Amino acid sequence: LGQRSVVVWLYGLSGSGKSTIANLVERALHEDGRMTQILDGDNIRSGLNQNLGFSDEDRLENIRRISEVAKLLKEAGVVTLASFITPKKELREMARSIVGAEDFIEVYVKASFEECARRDVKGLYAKAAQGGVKQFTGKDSGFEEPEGGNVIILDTESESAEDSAKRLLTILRERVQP
Ligand code: GGZ
Repeated sequence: LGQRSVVVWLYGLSGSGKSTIANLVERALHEDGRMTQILDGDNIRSGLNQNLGFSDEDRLENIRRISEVAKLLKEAGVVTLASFITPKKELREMARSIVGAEDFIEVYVKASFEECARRDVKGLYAKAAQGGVKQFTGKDSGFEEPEGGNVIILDTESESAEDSAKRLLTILRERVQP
């Protein structure tokens, strides 16, 4: 029988630190001998979802497809780290119900719009400020913060990505220990 696995759903604004944390967690899980797969904009929006943009409708279809893929990977025993803005509660709930609530770990990577704009790793915030990015999350497209519930919060303004990753790993290792 395969190993027990989970889908870790990291969400938050562009530049909040989702990918950095996913990469750190992945590296540590590899050292544990686990198979992992990161799903993010780089490998999903460029391929499977290349026909989708950033309207509410397209974001929903984006998250729906990703959730189905994540579910399949999880069923194959792969620890799946999904890293998407997932800006609405409705989207997080859909992902949870497609994956299966018992194997879904919701993680809010928290950083304010102002802080993400300050970091502006990819120059997107500057571009958005000049009107060069349509429906930009936090500017002209909304982001709903979680309200309590079953969610792990990693605040990347008050803690380093390394510390966030360590905290998440501790929780994950309890969940996926064979
Ligand atoms: C938000 C956008 C947009 C708009 C392009 N709004 O930091 P990045 O650059 O590399 O990751 C962001 C990514 C967001 O895609 P998601 O699939 O995670 O979004 S969602 O969950 O809402 O479907 C960002 C880039 O795409 N990007 N245009 N308008 N982010």
